[in-house]
Amino acid sequence: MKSVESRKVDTVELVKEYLENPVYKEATIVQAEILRSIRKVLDEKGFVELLPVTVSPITDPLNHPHFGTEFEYYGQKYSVTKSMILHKQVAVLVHKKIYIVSPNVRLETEDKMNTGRHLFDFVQIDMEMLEASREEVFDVMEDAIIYTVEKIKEKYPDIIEKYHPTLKTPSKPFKRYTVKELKEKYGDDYEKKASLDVDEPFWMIDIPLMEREFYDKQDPERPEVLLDFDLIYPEGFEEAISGGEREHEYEQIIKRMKLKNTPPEEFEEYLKVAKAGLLKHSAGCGIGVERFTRWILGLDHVENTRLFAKTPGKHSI
Ligand code: ASN
Repeated sequence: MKSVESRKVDTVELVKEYLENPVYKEATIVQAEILRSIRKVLDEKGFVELLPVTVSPITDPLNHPHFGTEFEYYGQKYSVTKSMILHKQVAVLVHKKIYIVSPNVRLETEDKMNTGRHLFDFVQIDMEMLEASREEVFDVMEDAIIYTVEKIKEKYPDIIEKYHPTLKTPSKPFKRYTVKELKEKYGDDYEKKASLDVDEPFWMIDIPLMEREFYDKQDPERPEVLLDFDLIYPEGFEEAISGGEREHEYEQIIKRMKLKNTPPEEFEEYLKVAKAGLLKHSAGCGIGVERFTRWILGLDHVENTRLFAKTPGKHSI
Protein backbone atom coordinates (compact mmCIF):
# COMPACT_ATOMS: atom_id res chain seq x y z
CA MET A 1 0.00 0.00 0.00
CA LYS A 2 1.41 3.39 -0.97
CA SER A 3 1.65 6.13 1.62
CA VAL A 4 -0.75 9.06 1.42
CA GLU A 5 2.30 11.30 1.01
CA SER A 6 3.37 9.49 -2.17
CA ARG A 7 -0.08 9.92 -3.73
CA LYS A 8 -0.17 13.66 -3.21
CA VAL A 9 -0.11 16.08 -6.07
CA ASP A 10 1.68 19.43 -6.01
CA THR A 11 -1.00 21.66 -7.49
CA VAL A 12 1.39 24.42 -8.56
CA GLU A 13 3.73 21.93 -10.25
CA LEU A 14 0.81 20.31 -12.06
CA VAL A 15 -0.50 23.63 -13.35
CA LYS A 16 3.05 24.47 -14.51
CA GLU A 17 3.17 21.08 -16.26
CA TYR A 18 -0.07 21.96 -18.08
CA LEU A 19 1.52 25.21 -19.24
CA GLU A 20 4.95 23.86 -20.14
CA ASN A 21 4.28 20.42 -21.60
CA PRO A 22 2.66 20.90 -25.03
CA VAL A 23 0.94 17.50 -24.87
CA TYR A 24 -1.93 18.91 -22.80
CA LYS A 25 -2.70 21.64 -25.31
CA GLU A 26 -2.35 19.40 -28.35
CA ALA A 27 -4.25 16.47 -26.86
CA THR A 28 -7.17 18.66 -25.83
CA ILE A 29 -7.32 20.20 -29.32
CA VAL A 30 -7.57 16.66 -30.72
CA GLN A 31 -10.09 15.69 -28.04
CA ALA A 32 -12.32 18.63 -28.89
CA GLU A 33 -12.26 17.47 -32.51
CA ILE A 34 -13.20 13.92 -31.44
CA LEU A 35 -16.27 15.29 -29.66
CA ARG A 36 -17.19 17.54 -32.60
CA SER A 37 -16.74 14.79 -35.21
CA ILE A 38 -18.61 12.04 -33.38
CA ARG A 39 -21.46 14.44 -32.62
CA LYS A 40 -21.59 15.42 -36.30
CA VAL A 41 -21.78 11.80 -37.52
CA LEU A 42 -24.39 10.79 -34.94
CA ASP A 43 -26.47 13.93 -35.45
CA GLU A 44 -26.50 13.40 -39.23
CA LYS A 45 -27.69 9.82 -38.68
CA GLY A 46 -30.68 11.10 -36.70
CA PHE A 47 -29.46 10.54 -33.13
CA VAL A 48 -30.71 12.87 -30.39
CA GLU A 49 -28.15 14.02 -27.84
CA LEU A 50 -29.43 13.82 -24.26
CA LEU A 51 -27.99 15.34 -21.11
CA PRO A 52 -25.92 13.14 -18.81
CA VAL A 53 -27.19 11.69 -15.55
CA THR A 54 -24.44 12.09 -12.94
CA VAL A 55 -26.20 10.79 -9.80
CA SER A 56 -29.15 8.45 -9.55
CA PRO A 57 -30.75 5.71 -7.42
CA ILE A 58 -29.76 3.06 -9.98
CA THR A 59 -26.57 2.67 -11.94
CA ASP A 60 -24.55 0.00 -13.72
CA PRO A 61 -23.79 -2.83 -11.23
CA LEU A 62 -20.10 -3.02 -12.30
CA ASN A 63 -18.03 -4.36 -9.49
CA HIS A 64 -15.93 -1.39 -8.32
CA PRO A 65 -15.35 -0.51 -4.68
CA HIS A 66 -17.83 2.08 -3.43
CA PHE A 67 -15.70 4.15 -1.05
CA GLY A 68 -18.02 7.13 -0.66
CA THR A 69 -19.86 7.11 -3.96
CA GLU A 70 -23.27 6.58 -2.36
CA PHE A 71 -25.32 9.05 -0.37
CA GLU A 72 -28.82 9.46 0.95
CA TYR A 73 -30.97 12.39 -0.06
CA TYR A 74 -34.34 12.92 1.66
CA GLY A 75 -34.78 9.20 2.22
CA GLN A 76 -33.64 8.03 -1.24
CA LYS A 77 -30.28 6.31 -1.82
CA TYR A 78 -28.16 7.70 -4.64
CA SER A 79 -24.98 6.62 -6.32
CA VAL A 80 -22.68 8.42 -8.75
CA THR A 81 -23.08 7.13 -12.29
CA LYS A 82 -20.86 4.23 -13.34
CA SER A 83 -22.59 4.13 -16.71
CA MET A 84 -25.96 5.20 -18.04
CA ILE A 85 -26.78 1.80 -19.52
CA LEU A 86 -30.04 1.32 -17.60
CA HIS A 87 -31.14 4.88 -18.31
CA LYS A 88 -30.30 4.37 -21.98
CA GLN A 89 -32.73 1.43 -22.13
CA VAL A 90 -35.52 3.79 -21.05
CA ALA A 91 -34.39 6.85 -23.03
CA VAL A 92 -34.30 4.88 -26.27
CA LEU A 93 -38.06 4.34 -25.91
CA VAL A 94 -38.54 8.12 -26.17
CA HIS A 95 -36.20 8.65 -29.15
CA LYS A 96 -35.18 5.67 -31.28
CA LYS A 97 -31.53 6.74 -31.46
CA ILE A 98 -29.81 8.53 -28.61
CA TYR A 99 -26.39 9.41 -27.28
CA ILE A 100 -24.97 11.10 -24.25
CA VAL A 101 -21.52 12.54 -23.60
CA SER A 102 -21.51 10.81 -20.25
CA PRO A 103 -19.09 11.26 -17.33
CA ASN A 104 -18.67 8.02 -15.39
CA VAL A 105 -17.10 7.52 -11.98
CA ARG A 106 -15.63 4.07 -11.28
CA LEU A 107 -13.33 4.00 -8.28
CA GLU A 108 -10.66 1.77 -9.73
CA THR A 109 -8.07 0.39 -7.33
CA GLU A 110 -4.46 1.57 -7.31
CA ASP A 111 -3.21 -1.46 -9.27
CA LYS A 112 -4.77 0.26 -12.30
CA MET A 113 -2.52 3.31 -11.86
CA ASN A 114 -0.08 2.44 -14.63
CA THR A 115 -2.17 0.50 -17.13
CA GLY A 116 -2.29 3.66 -19.23
CA ARG A 117 -5.99 3.01 -19.84
CA HIS A 118 -7.74 3.82 -16.57
CA LEU A 119 -9.05 6.97 -14.93
CA PHE A 120 -11.52 6.81 -12.07
CA ASP A 121 -13.55 9.63 -13.62
CA PHE A 122 -13.76 9.46 -17.41
CA VAL A 123 -16.12 10.32 -20.24
CA GLN A 124 -17.73 7.98 -22.72
CA ILE A 125 -19.96 8.79 -25.65
CA ASP A 126 -22.74 6.34 -24.88
CA MET A 127 -25.21 5.55 -27.66
CA GLU A 128 -28.26 3.29 -27.98
CA MET A 129 -30.55 2.30 -30.88
CA LEU A 130 -34.05 0.86 -30.55
CA GLU A 131 -34.77 -2.53 -32.18
CA ALA A 132 -31.22 -2.63 -33.58
CA SER A 133 -28.73 -5.47 -33.99
CA ARG A 134 -25.09 -5.25 -33.01
CA GLU A 135 -24.22 -5.13 -36.74
CA GLU A 136 -26.16 -1.87 -37.01
CA VAL A 137 -24.18 -0.46 -34.07
CA PHE A 138 -20.92 -1.51 -35.77
CA ASP A 139 -21.97 0.32 -38.93
CA VAL A 140 -22.62 3.59 -37.07
CA MET A 141 -19.47 3.44 -34.94
CA GLU A 142 -17.22 2.50 -37.85
CA ASP A 143 -18.45 5.58 -39.71
CA ALA A 144 -17.90 7.74 -36.62
CA ILE A 145 -14.34 6.48 -36.05
CA ILE A 146 -13.29 6.70 -39.71
CA TYR A 147 -14.71 10.21 -40.08
CA THR A 148 -13.01 11.36 -36.86
CA VAL A 149 -9.57 9.96 -37.73
CA GLU A 150 -9.75 11.48 -41.23
CA LYS A 151 -10.87 14.86 -39.92
CA ILE A 152 -8.05 15.01 -37.35
CA LYS A 153 -5.44 14.03 -39.93
CA GLU A 154 -6.77 16.71 -42.28
CA LYS A 155 -7.04 19.51 -39.71
CA TYR A 156 -4.03 18.77 -37.49
CA PRO A 157 -1.37 17.08 -39.67
CA ASP A 158 1.47 18.57 -37.60
CA ILE A 159 0.13 17.12 -34.36
CA ILE A 160 -0.30 13.66 -35.91
CA GLU A 161 3.17 13.85 -37.51
CA LYS A 162 4.65 14.69 -34.11
CA TYR A 163 2.88 12.03 -32.00
CA HIS A 164 1.65 9.19 -34.21
CA PRO A 165 2.93 9.51 -37.78
CA THR A 166 1.96 5.90 -38.60
CA LEU A 167 -1.70 6.42 -37.65
CA LYS A 168 -3.74 4.60 -40.25
CA THR A 169 -7.36 5.40 -41.09
CA PRO A 170 -9.21 2.11 -40.60
CA SER A 171 -11.21 0.65 -43.46
CA LYS A 172 -14.80 -0.49 -43.32
CA PRO A 173 -15.98 -3.08 -42.33
CA PHE A 174 -13.72 -3.64 -39.34
CA LYS A 175 -12.81 -7.30 -38.81
CA ARG A 176 -14.71 -9.37 -36.27
CA TYR A 177 -13.15 -12.09 -34.10
CA THR A 178 -14.91 -14.18 -31.48
CA VAL A 179 -13.38 -14.48 -28.01
CA LYS A 180 -13.10 -18.22 -28.67
CA GLU A 181 -11.01 -17.64 -31.82
CA LEU A 182 -8.78 -15.15 -30.02
CA LYS A 183 -8.22 -17.47 -27.05
CA GLU A 184 -7.26 -20.30 -29.38
CA LYS A 185 -4.80 -18.12 -31.24
CA TYR A 186 -3.26 -16.07 -28.42
CA GLY A 187 -3.92 -17.91 -25.13
CA ASP A 188 -4.80 -16.21 -21.86
CA ASP A 189 -3.64 -12.66 -22.51
CA TYR A 190 -5.53 -12.64 -25.82
CA GLU A 191 -6.82 -9.07 -25.72
CA LYS A 192 -3.40 -7.50 -25.28
CA LYS A 193 -1.66 -9.88 -27.68
CA ALA A 194 -4.27 -9.49 -30.41
CA SER A 195 -4.17 -5.72 -30.02
CA LEU A 196 -0.37 -5.77 -30.46
CA ASP A 197 -0.66 -8.04 -33.48
CA VAL A 198 -2.96 -5.91 -35.68
CA ASP A 199 -2.75 -2.51 -37.35
CA GLU A 200 -6.47 -1.68 -37.50
CA PRO A 201 -9.20 -1.78 -34.83
CA PHE A 202 -11.31 -4.96 -34.71
CA TRP A 203 -14.55 -6.08 -33.07
CA MET A 204 -14.19 -8.75 -30.41
CA ILE A 205 -17.56 -10.53 -30.30
CA ASP A 206 -19.36 -13.32 -28.43
CA ILE A 207 -18.02 -12.60 -24.97
CA PRO A 208 -18.65 -15.54 -22.57
CA LEU A 209 -21.87 -15.38 -20.56
CA MET A 210 -20.36 -14.85 -17.12
CA GLU A 211 -17.89 -12.15 -18.17
CA ARG A 212 -20.45 -9.36 -18.56
CA GLU A 213 -23.35 -7.86 -16.61
CA PHE A 214 -26.99 -8.96 -16.82
CA TYR A 215 -28.06 -6.34 -19.35
CA ASP A 216 -26.02 -7.67 -22.31
CA LYS A 217 -28.19 -10.13 -24.21
CA GLN A 218 -27.59 -13.85 -24.04
CA ASP A 219 -27.56 -15.43 -27.50
CA PRO A 220 -30.74 -17.56 -27.59
CA GLU A 221 -29.05 -19.98 -30.02
CA ARG A 222 -25.73 -20.24 -28.17
CA PRO A 223 -26.56 -19.57 -24.51
CA GLU A 224 -22.89 -19.74 -23.46
CA VAL A 225 -22.16 -16.43 -25.19
CA LEU A 226 -23.57 -12.91 -25.27
CA LEU A 227 -24.62 -10.82 -28.24
CA ASP A 228 -22.15 -8.19 -27.14
CA PHE A 229 -18.76 -6.88 -28.16
CA ASP A 230 -15.73 -4.74 -27.51
CA LEU A 231 -13.81 -2.76 -30.08
CA ILE A 232 -10.07 -3.30 -29.69
CA TYR A 233 -7.57 -0.69 -30.88
CA PRO A 234 -4.43 -1.84 -32.69
CA GLU A 235 -0.80 -1.35 -31.58
CA GLY A 236 -1.44 -2.55 -28.01
CA PHE A 237 -3.92 0.20 -27.08
CA GLU A 238 -6.64 -2.39 -26.30
CA GLU A 239 -10.26 -1.65 -25.41
CA ALA A 240 -11.97 1.24 -27.16
CA ILE A 241 -15.67 0.44 -26.94
CA SER A 242 -17.92 -1.96 -25.13
CA GLY A 243 -21.54 -2.63 -25.92
CA GLY A 244 -24.12 -5.17 -26.97
CA GLU A 245 -27.68 -6.07 -27.69
CA ARG A 246 -29.77 -5.87 -24.51
CA GLU A 247 -31.96 -8.06 -22.38
CA HIS A 248 -35.40 -6.49 -22.06
CA GLU A 249 -37.69 -9.27 -20.82
CA TYR A 250 -38.34 -9.37 -17.09
CA GLU A 251 -37.93 -13.14 -16.54
CA GLN A 252 -34.72 -13.25 -18.51
CA ILE A 253 -33.30 -10.22 -16.67
CA ILE A 254 -34.05 -11.89 -13.32
CA LYS A 255 -32.39 -15.11 -14.51
CA ARG A 256 -29.27 -13.21 -15.60
CA MET A 257 -29.11 -11.24 -12.33
CA LYS A 258 -29.22 -14.50 -10.35
CA LEU A 259 -26.42 -15.98 -12.46
CA LYS A 260 -24.22 -12.97 -11.70
CA ASN A 261 -25.25 -12.67 -8.03
CA THR A 262 -26.61 -9.18 -8.71
CA PRO A 263 -29.10 -8.38 -5.93
CA PRO A 264 -32.50 -7.70 -7.61
CA GLU A 265 -33.63 -5.56 -4.65
CA GLU A 266 -31.08 -2.92 -5.64
CA PHE A 267 -32.72 -2.67 -9.06
CA GLU A 268 -36.33 -2.73 -7.89
CA GLU A 269 -37.47 0.34 -9.82
CA TYR A 270 -35.76 -0.81 -13.03
CA LEU A 271 -37.33 -4.24 -12.62
CA LYS A 272 -40.78 -2.66 -12.22
CA VAL A 273 -40.35 -1.04 -15.62
CA ALA A 274 -39.23 -4.36 -17.14
CA LYS A 275 -42.13 -6.22 -15.48
CA ALA A 276 -44.61 -3.71 -16.87
CA GLY A 277 -43.35 -4.77 -20.32
CA LEU A 278 -42.14 -1.30 -21.22
CA LEU A 279 -38.56 -2.18 -22.21
CA LYS A 280 -37.87 -3.16 -25.80
CA HIS A 281 -35.01 -4.73 -27.67
CA SER A 282 -32.15 -2.31 -28.28
CA ALA A 283 -28.42 -2.29 -28.90
CA GLY A 284 -25.73 0.25 -28.17
CA CYS A 285 -22.28 0.94 -26.88
CA GLY A 286 -19.96 3.51 -25.37
CA ILE A 287 -16.65 4.83 -26.69
CA GLY A 288 -14.18 6.22 -24.15
CA VAL A 289 -13.14 9.75 -25.09
CA GLU A 290 -9.80 9.78 -23.26
CA ARG A 291 -8.87 6.36 -24.68
CA PHE A 292 -9.76 7.47 -28.21
CA THR A 293 -7.52 10.52 -27.74
CA ARG A 294 -4.73 8.34 -26.38
CA TRP A 295 -4.83 6.02 -29.39
CA ILE A 296 -4.94 8.82 -31.95
CA LEU A 297 -1.86 10.41 -30.39
CA GLY A 298 -0.16 7.14 -29.40
CA LEU A 299 0.31 8.34 -25.81
CA ASP A 300 1.44 6.19 -22.88
CA HIS A 301 -1.32 7.18 -20.48
CA VAL A 302 -4.85 8.58 -20.69
CA GLU A 303 -3.92 11.01 -17.91
CA ASN A 304 -2.03 13.04 -20.55
CA THR A 305 -5.08 13.40 -22.78
CA ARG A 306 -6.99 15.85 -20.61
CA LEU A 307 -6.77 18.40 -17.85
CA PHE A 308 -7.65 17.47 -14.24
CA ALA A 309 -7.33 13.71 -14.93
CA LYS A 310 -8.23 11.36 -12.09
CA THR A 311 -5.64 8.57 -12.07
CA PRO A 312 -6.38 5.49 -9.92
CA GLY A 313 -4.48 5.59 -6.61
CA LYS A 314 -3.35 9.20 -7.06
CA HIS A 315 -4.61 12.46 -5.62
CA SER A 316 -5.73 15.04 -8.15
CA ILE A 317 -7.00 18.56 -8.67
N1 ASN B 1 -21.49 1.87 -22.39
C1 ASN B 1 -21.59 0.43 -22.18
C2 ASN B 1 -22.66 -0.15 -23.06
O1 ASN B 1 -23.35 0.58 -23.74
C3 ASN B 1 -21.88 0.11 -20.75
C4 ASN B 1 -20.75 0.41 -19.82
O2 ASN B 1 -20.05 1.38 -19.94
N2 ASN B 1 -20.55 -0.42 -18.83
O3 ASN B 1 -22.79 -1.35 -23.08
